[in-house]
Amino acid sequence: MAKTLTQVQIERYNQTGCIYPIRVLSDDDVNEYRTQLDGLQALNAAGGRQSIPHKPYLQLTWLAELVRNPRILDAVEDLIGEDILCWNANFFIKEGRTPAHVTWHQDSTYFGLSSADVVTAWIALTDSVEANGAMQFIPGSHVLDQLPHRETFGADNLLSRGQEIMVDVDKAKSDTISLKAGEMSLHHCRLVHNSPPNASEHRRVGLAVRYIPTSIKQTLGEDSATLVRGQDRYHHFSLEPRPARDFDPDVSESYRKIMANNAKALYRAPAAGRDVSGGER
Ligand SMILES: O=C(O)CCC(=O)C(=O)O
Repeated sequence: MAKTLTQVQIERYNQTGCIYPIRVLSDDDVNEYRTQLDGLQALNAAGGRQSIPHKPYLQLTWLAELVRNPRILDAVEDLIGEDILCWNANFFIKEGRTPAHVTWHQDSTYFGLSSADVVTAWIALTDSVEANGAMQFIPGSHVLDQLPHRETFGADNLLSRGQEIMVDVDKAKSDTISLKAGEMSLHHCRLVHNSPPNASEHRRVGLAVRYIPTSIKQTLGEDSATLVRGQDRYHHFSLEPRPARDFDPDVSESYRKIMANNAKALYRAPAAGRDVSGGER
């Protein structure tokens, strides 16, 4: 029996590869998380560092809490079962009137995972609508196999390699995922999706969290993940520690190892000079 999604939502996910909107955060939660994010970005700017740490929920307690949010996990459980790993999470931030965008792609392109049973919870920390560059997707495209992608490394592309599907996408068939701050969408890792630049005055911020069932394997080498619900009976991934405080020195050594393995698996052949610290996106 489903925990939170209705049968109609589950069927829609199976048919289209994406469901939304699902309310998961209160307005107070959103304000709190946005304040935390602003603080982190101010800290980065002061230190001359541009990027948010990779797998940021291993470094920041508020994100360790967010990826374990029971409302998110209840919905994810309804799609992939009760034993759930959080494999990764990345912010997708588009400031107002900036060219940042995401080309048409399938998330699975560089994941190296043994199955496409991967759900992304895209959690809106601001409204995300057509005007500020919300995600768009092709309903039903998740049933396609892995499609060929080219690497564009476009400067304004938020994807790590600027990966882009090499076949024509029929944009006339696309839908826009409109979300209010505090709502999420859930999408399948084979779903063909993109997001255009933010032409509005208003910032658009989302956190994309990748959840997998414990039965999945990483085919590209050693990898790690965080057990966020249930039990791990398979031990395919090293389990990651939860930080007790932000940038917890007690987990810094394990964090360094996790990052090294992750980079080996995910960036087998990064373009020379390319900073890929932003994640597997
Ligand atoms: O947030 C965006 O604009 C794109 C996000 C995305 O491609 C993803 O979550 O897989």
